[in-house]
Amino acid sequence: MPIQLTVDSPFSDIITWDNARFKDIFSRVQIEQIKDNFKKYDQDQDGFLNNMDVKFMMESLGEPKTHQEILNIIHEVDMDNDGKVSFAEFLVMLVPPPVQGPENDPSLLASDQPILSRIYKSGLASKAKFFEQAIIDSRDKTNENYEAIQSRIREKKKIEQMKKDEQEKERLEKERILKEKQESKARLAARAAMFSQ
Ligand SMILES: [Ca+2]
Ligand SMILES: [Ca+2]
Repeated sequence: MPIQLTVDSPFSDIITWDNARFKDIFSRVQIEQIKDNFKKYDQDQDGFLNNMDVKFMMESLGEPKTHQEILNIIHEVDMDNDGKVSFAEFLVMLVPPPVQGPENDPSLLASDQPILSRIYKSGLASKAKFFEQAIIDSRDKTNENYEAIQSRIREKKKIEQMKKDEQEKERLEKERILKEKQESKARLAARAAMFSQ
């Protein structure tokens, strides 16, 4: 029998419910934080987030949305098509989107990403610390991407540093040659002065 996930489901149920998606993404502490958030936004306390609850949630996150946008947000995760966000669907909402390139191409945000990823990028990420932590903690594909990007950034920095070192070496060498020239000029001038006396 499939697990009916509610906001009061234990951690083990949540992990079992969708192993592929949640295994290693959220820690027990993060799940507790997510539950607290869900309960906070579930203003009528019926265990689901309806239009008004999602509206309240987006406003609380400093990302007010129009009625149509709210409907779109709900539609995107509403797996059972009941027009409300269950706790299970809320968790789906919170799964971090795949990490983009280091520069986070803004054109991708506008068109190619699903609406919730965009919300994730714009509002929820900055407000809910557990999102960021979820990305760092996860040891799944997302994290592999994250690691790959981090390693590319490190590599780039290393090359930049090597270039800088090279330029500094060249600069010092030029300085040394210039100084040598000036010194030999000074020596010649001193000798010339001696002879002219
Ligand atoms: Ca509700
Ligand atoms: Ca639903």
